[in-house]
Amino acid sequence: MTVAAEPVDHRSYCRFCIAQCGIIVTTSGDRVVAVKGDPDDPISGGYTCPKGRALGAFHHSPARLDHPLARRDGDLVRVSWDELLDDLHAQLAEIVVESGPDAVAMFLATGSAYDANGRRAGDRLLRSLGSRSRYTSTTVDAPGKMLVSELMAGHPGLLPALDHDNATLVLLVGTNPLVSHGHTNAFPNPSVRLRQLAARGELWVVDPRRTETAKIATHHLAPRPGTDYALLAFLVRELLRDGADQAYLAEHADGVARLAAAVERFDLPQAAAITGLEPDELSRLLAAVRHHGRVAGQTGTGATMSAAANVTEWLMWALHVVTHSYEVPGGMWFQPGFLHRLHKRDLHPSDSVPAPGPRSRPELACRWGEQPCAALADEIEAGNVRALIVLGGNPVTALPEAPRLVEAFRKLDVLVVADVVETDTTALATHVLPCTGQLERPDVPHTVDQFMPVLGTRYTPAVVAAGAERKPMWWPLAQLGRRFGIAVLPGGLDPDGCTDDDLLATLVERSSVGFDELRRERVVVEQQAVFGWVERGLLPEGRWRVAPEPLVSQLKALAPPAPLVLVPHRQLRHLNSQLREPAATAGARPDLPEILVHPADAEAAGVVHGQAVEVRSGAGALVGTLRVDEEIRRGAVSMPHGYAQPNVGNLTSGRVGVDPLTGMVLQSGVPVELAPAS
Ligand SMILES: Nc1nc2c(c(=O)[nH]1)N[C@H]1C(S)=C(S)[C@@H](COP(=O)(O)OP(=O)(O)OC[C@H]3O[C@@H](n4cnc5c(=O)[nH]c(N)nc54)[C@H](O)[C@@H]3O)O[C@H]1N2
Ligand SMILES: Nc1nc2c(c(=O)[nH]1)N[C@H]1C(S)=C(S)[C@@H](COP(=O)(O)OP(=O)(O)OC[C@H]3O[C@@H](n4cnc5c(=O)[nH]c(N)nc54)[C@H](O)[C@@H]3O)O[C@H]1N2
Ligand code: SF4
Ligand SMILES: [Mo]
Repeated sequence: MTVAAEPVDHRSYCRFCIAQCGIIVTTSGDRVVAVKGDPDDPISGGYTCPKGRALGAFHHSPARLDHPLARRDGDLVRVSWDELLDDLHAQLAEIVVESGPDAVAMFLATGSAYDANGRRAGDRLLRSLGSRSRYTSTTVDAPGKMLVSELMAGHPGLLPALDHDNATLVLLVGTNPLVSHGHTNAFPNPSVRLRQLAARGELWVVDPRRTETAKIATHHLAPRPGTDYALLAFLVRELLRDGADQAYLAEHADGVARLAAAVERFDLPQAAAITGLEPDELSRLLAAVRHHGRVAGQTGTGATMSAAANVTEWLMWALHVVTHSYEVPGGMWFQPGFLHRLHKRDLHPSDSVPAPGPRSRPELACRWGEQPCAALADEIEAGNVRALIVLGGNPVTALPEAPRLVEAFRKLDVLVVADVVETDTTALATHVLPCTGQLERPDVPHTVDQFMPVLGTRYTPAVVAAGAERKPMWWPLAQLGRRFGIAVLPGGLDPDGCTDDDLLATLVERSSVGFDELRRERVVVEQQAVFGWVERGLLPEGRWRVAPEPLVSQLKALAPPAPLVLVPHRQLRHLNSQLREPAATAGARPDLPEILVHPADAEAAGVVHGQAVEVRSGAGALVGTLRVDEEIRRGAVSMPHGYAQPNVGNLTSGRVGVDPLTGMVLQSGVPVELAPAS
């Protein structure tokens, strides 16, 4: 008879999403037996969602990667780490000699964003190899946010954050934090936070679907997808006439007359016609802004993935500037990041001139040291990219034109995937690196610290020992670097001698706590919000540029949306492609990849609830199950992403609808047709 080990509780934090909830992980021996919210956590207050609670099941998933794998005669077979790294080095070195360093590309995505050491090692390896072929999930998520930040404030890294403690008028456009836990603004414990905001004043949700968040909001507006810009332009137009803080604008804004001219055509009838909203609804929102005087507004992927992404973000910023809502209590503050400490740095204004596009797609813009994901398949097909290193990503279900991308991946000489479980992408890999998962490694939020709802940080130790032959992601990257004669680790640290903590300590150096103190405290909240550093320290002469020319031009050129368009939505139990299978969640009921359509649109297409339907776009088609839903507006076909079947990447395109300023793939507002599946 075996005696079960005594259960032990460990304090940690969840690294599936930006909420980064404080958790208590209970282990018994090397088994994780329970994960629950940490009631003493000052940020998440004991909250967890089903994904966090599935962490133990995910850790013990039958799909976990245990051993290094390499493809031999068509099959992935177990090899030693040394064999894998030697082989990989030989192949990559040959590619670099034959085709230059840009032929080695890297895709850094969600799984790497929460692995502070691994992410940094990836970036340093690629840079030291001299490759410019860096792809991240930014160009399929929200590059418009960086663009607008740069064009209006002279720095791409500003992230406006809600003042949770004081805001009385909150405006959420195309984001559903009750399910997603926020887009660039984390909402840990979202139902408590949102209810508090609603109780303090007004919470308006702008979304073509009556979402979970809309249901607890004080007001919901359901515009035609892709038309949020017209609603915001209307508000800015009317406020400039009555309600704007004119004294503030005179001192702190350049281009006010150009902004007024740009939004001039968006009067009430015009805004109502474009958005499909009732004039009354628009007038009530305008009255609310005038009444509160200040607004705290946030966009999400419903807006940032649309054709009007940049313009919508710009007008959201303009709304804040016009009402003097940036950097004041009750409005928005700029989250500098506890570890990044933008507010303490000597930042230099940048000019937003894009680098030339990738060789196969010179018309695309490349900004902020990365290539647009829209061009990845082209670059592989053209032979410009021959090796791809995927760090914590599943591009097969994340990027456009999935069938074409899969074919392109098959043509690669080398496809390295560093992951924790088998995925649609490891299935195509030539080399698989089994990495330590979140319970097996210490960490701090580094890449994601600007998304936190407070100026603060966290630390977690490893909760369980690394199983099987798994290694921290930084390790194989550093060993590969060593074979190239490159120091991937900072400060001369030796990949054979150093620990995860040695590396994390170097990331904490710049912050206001010592690493030992952070390790003791686990959570540090330095301030709830910091006000004033952007206006005082960063803006040229303290002035916002409220009418950047490229955005004014984009606004002029916007066309009305097609009658029926694909829009995204996220589901609570899975994150992108993660946790979508029952195996990953110990058999718990998984989300279903249903296609949500309004009854009238279903009737017009001759399809009924529960039926297999075909959705077709200019890029391709898919078949899925229809859910007829009263709560979605007519004209929107809403589908989650992250599934291999149906893969919404069949409908999106790397060529048509790509944003000329950022290379962003059109994923919200793709014209589609609906029919019974044959
Ligand atoms: N449970 C869960 N959480 C997640 C994720 C996940 O997959 N699952 N993914 C994570 C990631 S990578 C991200 S980037 C964030 C995203 O976080 P969010 O941006 O909050 O994502 P969603 O919950 O999909 O909310 C987008 C909303 O936009 C609406 N929408 C669609 N088109 C339009 C439009 O044209 N206008 C307006 N106004 N609304 C529109 C949709 O109906 C949907 O309700 O979530 C993160 N959190
Ligand atoms: N049509 C359409 N396409 C979309 C979207 C959409 O709404 N509609 N959303 C877009 C958005 S916002 C995003 S961010 C992208 C997401 O694109 P990806 O980031 O590629 O998507 P994920 O499925 O989250 O992939 C994360 C991978 O990391 C792995 N992982 C998890 N934990 C770890 C770890 O500790 N270490 C390592 N090494 N790996 C780990 C997971 O197993 C998974 O394979 O998709 C985009 N694509
Ligand atoms: S909201 Fe859920 S997935 Fe996100 S950090 Fe919290 S427990 Fe993890
Ligand atoms: Mo994302």
